[in-house]
Amino acid sequence: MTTASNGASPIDTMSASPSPPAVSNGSPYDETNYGAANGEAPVPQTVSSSNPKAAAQAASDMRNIVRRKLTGYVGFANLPNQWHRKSVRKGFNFNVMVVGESGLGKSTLVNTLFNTSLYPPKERKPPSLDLQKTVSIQSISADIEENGVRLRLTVVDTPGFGDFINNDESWDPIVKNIEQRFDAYLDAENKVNRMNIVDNRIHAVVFFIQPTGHSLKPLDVEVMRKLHTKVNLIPVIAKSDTLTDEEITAFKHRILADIAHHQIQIFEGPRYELDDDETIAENNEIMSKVPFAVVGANSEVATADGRKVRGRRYPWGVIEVDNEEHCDFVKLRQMLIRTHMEELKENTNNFLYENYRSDKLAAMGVQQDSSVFKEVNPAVKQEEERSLHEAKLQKMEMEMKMVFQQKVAEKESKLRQSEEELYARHREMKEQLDRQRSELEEKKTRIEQGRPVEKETKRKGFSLR
Ligand SMILES: Nc1nc2c(ncn2[C@@H]2O[C@H](COP(=O)(O)OP(=O)(O)OP(=O)(O)O)[C@@H](O)[C@H]2O)c(=O)[nH]1
Ligand SMILES: [Mg+2]
Repeated sequence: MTTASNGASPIDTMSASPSPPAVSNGSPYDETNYGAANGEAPVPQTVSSSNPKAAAQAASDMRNIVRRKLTGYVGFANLPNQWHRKSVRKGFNFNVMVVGESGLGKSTLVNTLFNTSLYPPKERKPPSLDLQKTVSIQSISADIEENGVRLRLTVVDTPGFGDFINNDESWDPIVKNIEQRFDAYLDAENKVNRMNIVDNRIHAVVFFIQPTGHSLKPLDVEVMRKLHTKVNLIPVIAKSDTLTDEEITAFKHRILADIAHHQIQIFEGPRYELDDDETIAENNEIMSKVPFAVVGANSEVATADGRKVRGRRYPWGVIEVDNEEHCDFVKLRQMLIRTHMEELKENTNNFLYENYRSDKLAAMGVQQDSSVFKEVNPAVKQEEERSLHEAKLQKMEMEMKMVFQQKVAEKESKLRQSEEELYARHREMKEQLDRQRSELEEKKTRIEQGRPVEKETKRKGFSLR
């Protein structure tokens, strides 16, 4: 594939591949030159219909889409660049929440994660001092800029739960906070002006699991089950410096088995066919570390070889936060910021928020006539119509058969009746003839015997005259 440069020289072939496009300084339409590759004459596909719905359906039908190679530069390969420019101008925002039992290092990790103290100066503590217990839900935003790309990062720190004798409902404020953010977004969406909606929805929840080495606690299971339909859950093993490598591996398996057993949905990075091998390998590598074994530290310590690193010092050495051999902190940060941020946002918007929104609207009595928005599959529709038509034909055939049979039966009975009548008449006439014959015979005998016929006749008639 030849890449376009300055949009001036003619280009041999160009395919709409997902590889990053070359930037063109000229107008993307300068070199427009449609043509068929490999000498094949392109078959023009025109989708026209008086019914716009049918036209849209036909247009989206893959059979109507012709794959063509272009012999010239059209410019749509530049679309990702347009998107890039627009996104950089708009900036990005990302909201992450940390949830977990008390004292697991949530606040510490928040600071470690973004390599900056997100807390306002008045709350900033000297590095040697530990952070204080979080007592209320705190939302801290920071505008971070890297290579000209702006990111508004909001971290929502929650008070740890599990401190009380009765921990029922201790997660309630967290769930409420997440729902309130959805509600605020829904309200904003329903306003007349939707131009400047601020997305404060939680895009990811980093869920801290105590490094017990055993299994998930019932309280953790309960909280995760409350959250998994509303947020992207990313489980992490807190303070993993307290476990050995073998313990971490076994604990990870245990946690994943528990999560599967309790049917908790945790965030799983999607796999795209078009991703290049390197991206797929990187994503697989990151996802294979779930639940991430993390270590948080805000202070720098000196290693044995004299380097200054973020980490925690132990009598036997230093655990480095940013060393992938020591913990999964780097992988967690990569996933949140570098590789899956857009996925997390998209999943939040397209599934989690969408479900919440439709449930909420349904509960408010807003209804939708499903038949109006029902997707109609033309093949199924055609099949339905065909079977309806067949049933109609069958019914008509049955009716005709019945009418025919009825008429035949009527005709048969009529014929039978007239046949009987004929027989009767025949019998009668025969009897009459027989009678006449016998009378004639009698007359004949009388005449032969010389007896008068009249007399006999008179006598026979019993006449009283
Ligand atoms: N060993 C170890 N200790 C840690 C780690 N992260 C934090 N700590 C320590 O754990 C203690 C609690 O840390 P926080 O960050 O306040 O914990 P939290 O989860 O925010 O606690 P709450 O706000 O009470 O829920 C502090 O003394 C931290 O120094 C870690 O990765 N390993
Ligand atoms: Mg805290």
